[in-house]
Amino acid sequence: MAPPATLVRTARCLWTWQWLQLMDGLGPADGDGNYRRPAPAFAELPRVPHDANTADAHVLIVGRSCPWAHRAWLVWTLRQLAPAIALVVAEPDPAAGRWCFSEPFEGCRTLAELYRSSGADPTARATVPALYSRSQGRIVLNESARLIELLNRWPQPPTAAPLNLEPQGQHGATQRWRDELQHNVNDGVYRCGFARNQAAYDRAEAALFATLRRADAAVAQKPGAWLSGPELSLADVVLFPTLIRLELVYAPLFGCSRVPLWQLDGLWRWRQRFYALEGVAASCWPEAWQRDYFGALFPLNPGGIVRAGAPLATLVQGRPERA
Ligand SMILES: N[C@@H](CCC(=O)N[C@@H](CS)C(=O)NCC(=O)O)C(=O)O
Repeated sequence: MAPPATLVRTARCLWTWQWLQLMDGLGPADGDGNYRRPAPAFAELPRVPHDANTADAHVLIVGRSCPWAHRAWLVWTLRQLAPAIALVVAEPDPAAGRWCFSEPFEGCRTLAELYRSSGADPTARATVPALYSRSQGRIVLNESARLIELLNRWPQPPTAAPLNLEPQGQHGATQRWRDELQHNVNDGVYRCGFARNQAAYDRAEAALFATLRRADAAVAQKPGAWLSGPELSLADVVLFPTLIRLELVYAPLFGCSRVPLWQLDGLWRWRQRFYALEGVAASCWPEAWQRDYFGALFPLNPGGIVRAGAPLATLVQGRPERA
């Protein structure tokens, strides 16, 4: 027998109320229901330190599923900074909603402990990515937009192939793309997924696909070109972590599925080319993305069921030409 309508109505009211409480824990929203990313604890861009070339003096702390960490991981990879900066991959603890170290790091078991020992406000969120300085004994930067700039200025080891991701002559275009992508795409997918009401979702979703269409047109214009011009730049670096997660997590979980990426041929090919760059594939962890997003974002997926997705290999290979 179907439950009485009043019971259904009451249950829906209670569930909605509870959902809003849980969403507050996941991410704050403004008065219109738009998701608002919390301010980072160590946001100021430091100078390149005097011990930048000392092996292991600095540690880049990342998490496999985090797109903000992924952009820093990509600059570290592409500029071949491993001899100068060590990489530590933190593991998620979805039950407690925190990042942990599989081996104690500087005496800390959790990232939150490292934040506290670095002098962060006790209410600050302990997020990845974070750059830790062993000589200063603290986290020196945890804002990915600044971190990729710092890593791009970091002196490359003598063995590395020289690479500047802020190429002369593309500076204006790179910056314009970065600003637009940060709001409409990188944060945009979260603004879709974490929207508190229909209007907030509609705004975020429209802006997301408008920018993706513009990016598609930009890379489709000249074959082999990158987003802000002929050379690879930080604009490409920030677009990739969001686009590579699109089909596997953002479309099914955050509602970002209006246009499948294969319909944006320029971006489809651009993603293939970026994925093929040396070291990029090793920074991609599709199983971890799916497990962490579907498992950790309880208010969006209370059953914790991980949705099946296309194997990553099928998303980064060329489409067969139609006969
Ligand atoms: N402002 C940060 C945001 C990074 C961020 O939100 N990281 C998430 C993972 S994708 C995190 O560590 N969240 C843990 C928490 O909020 O407690 C950046 O861009 O670097």
